Amino acid sequence: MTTATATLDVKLAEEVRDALASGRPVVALESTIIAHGLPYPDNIQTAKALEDRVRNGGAVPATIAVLDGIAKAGLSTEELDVIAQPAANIAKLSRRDLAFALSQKRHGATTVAATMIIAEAAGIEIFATGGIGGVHRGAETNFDISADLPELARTNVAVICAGPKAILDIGLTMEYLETYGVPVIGYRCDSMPAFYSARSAHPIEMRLDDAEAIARLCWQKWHAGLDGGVLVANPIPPAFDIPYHEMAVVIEDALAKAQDAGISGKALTPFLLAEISNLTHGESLSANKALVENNVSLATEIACHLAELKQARSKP
Ligand code: PSU
Ligand code: MN
Repeated sequence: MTTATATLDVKLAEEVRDALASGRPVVALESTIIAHGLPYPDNIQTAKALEDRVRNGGAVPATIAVLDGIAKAGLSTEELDVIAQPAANIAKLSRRDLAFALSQKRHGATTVAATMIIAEAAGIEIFATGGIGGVHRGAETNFDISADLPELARTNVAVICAGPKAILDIGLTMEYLETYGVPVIGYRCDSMPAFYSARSAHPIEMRLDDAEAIARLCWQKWHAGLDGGVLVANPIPPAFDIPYHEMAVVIEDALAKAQDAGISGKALTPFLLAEISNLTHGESLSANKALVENNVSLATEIACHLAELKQARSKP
């Protein structure tokens, strides 16, 4: 039975607990990108580099995952290794999968949706990822819409990303976000970035050029009782940008392969990312790592400003 007081218990790492208790900034990081988005050993190297980046920016990292049926925010090195092992067969957990993993005491990596749920329960408001899930191409017949979107509509966490993954229908993804009232903020950009590509043909109307302004928007939204997430779109750094028309061919190829192989459901996104990495001889993999790092830096800045803002407001 769901009651108004129902809560998801989250086991916090000590440094995360201390930071939250004293109002210091914390940045949530997801684990599906580690288990399913990047190959071994790039995944574990990246996971550790992301945590270092948060620390160097003056915040505390909280990588989120489910281990032995326990939702955790802040993982030890050993726990990160469990998630990253190539043969570990770690489940990909979105909202619908959480109850199963918790009750069956399983391990699982959390998607954007599940990471948002656990972050909110832990009291973490800022979360960095690579690209969010969205409306898949052909959704009008295959119904494939990532659970990341309804989560952004309901859960009070800001997600810093490099746009929807390029394999998606970006226009339809933006329509969904508009319908469900999710502010989409372009950080120093006027069009929705497309993951590997810094720009797309889809304009963003809300542009903010500094992290402090983004923190203020988040604070204002939640203070005003406007529930739900905020999506911050941060374009891939210029040195790694692969223009959209170049990626289009590769993506079409990968999509055709997936169709031939009958891949659907939650296996589709990891399959496409791996296929695109093969087809670009690793160029997309370097781009993927670079864009996540870039998002983590921005998320850290936003988290620091939000913490300052809240401290200032709480003074009598
Ligand atoms: N960003 C990346 N790589 C990833 C993902 C995001 O750079 O692998 C993951 C996220 O966890 C996101 C998930 O929530 O892909 C979306 O999966 P699906 O399309 O099945 O909802
Ligand atoms: Mn899907």
